Amino acid sequence: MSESQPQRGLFVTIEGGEGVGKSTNIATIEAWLIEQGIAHCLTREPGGTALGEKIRGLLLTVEQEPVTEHAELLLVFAARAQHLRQVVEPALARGEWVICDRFTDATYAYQGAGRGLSVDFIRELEQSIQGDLRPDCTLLLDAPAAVGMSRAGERAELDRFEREQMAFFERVRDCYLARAAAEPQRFQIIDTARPLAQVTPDVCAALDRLKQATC
Ligand code: Z5A
Repeated sequence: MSESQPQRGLFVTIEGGEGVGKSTNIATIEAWLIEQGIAHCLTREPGGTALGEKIRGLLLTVEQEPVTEHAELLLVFAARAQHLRQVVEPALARGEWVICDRFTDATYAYQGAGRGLSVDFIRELEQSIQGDLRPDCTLLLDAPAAVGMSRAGERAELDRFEREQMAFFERVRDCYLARAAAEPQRFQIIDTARPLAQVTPDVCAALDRLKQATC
């Protein structure tokens, strides 16, 4: 007799520009998941697998040879293909919540709006690599680009993306906000320009709503 399949897990992505507080708030999310006793998998893009982490290194490291926009886009999707097969799809099939630090909205924001690559081409890659898999919910952590950059800029060394001009990060933010406006049922926007003491309860409230919606 075959055992019954677990209910598919929830695919939650965390998005936003540089320094908006993704790592900080993912720690809050992890604590909430543990408290609620929800089986989960925390992962990130680019990365999440051995190959993906190598690709992340290639994408973030500043080298003498400039990386072309298309090479960057295809590397992002190469890492994603591996990540979906090895990590995301199996965890969802086991019934876990998958919390992913960035996903394909980041590709539209950075490679589409930031670098100016064709949105239609990104959409074709998305469909080819992901099939019908899309996030169930996306928490968009939002702050003006200048706020995020000043937080990120406090680090010792800036990566290849963080060296871009402010106009690049403003295009990234505008793209995220436009995507959230186009899909209000998927996105929850959290204003992270406020002090953390005000952000954390909003993140927990968003998770509570999500849990209620899935029960
Ligand atoms: N990328 C892409 O181009 N295309 C794609 O498809 C994908 C990704 C998937 C990955 O870097 C890079 O890959 C990314 C885009 C590109 N660009 N870059 N760089 P990442 O995922 O590591 O992204 P990141 O934006 O660089 O992460 P980050 O710099 O680590 O920022 P964060 O995680 O959002 O912020 P944080 O580390 O939580 O907070 C930053 C500082 O602010 C820290 O000192 C906190 O203590 C402080 N903080 C946080 N919240 C607050 C509040 N509310 N008040 C005051 N201070 C705060």
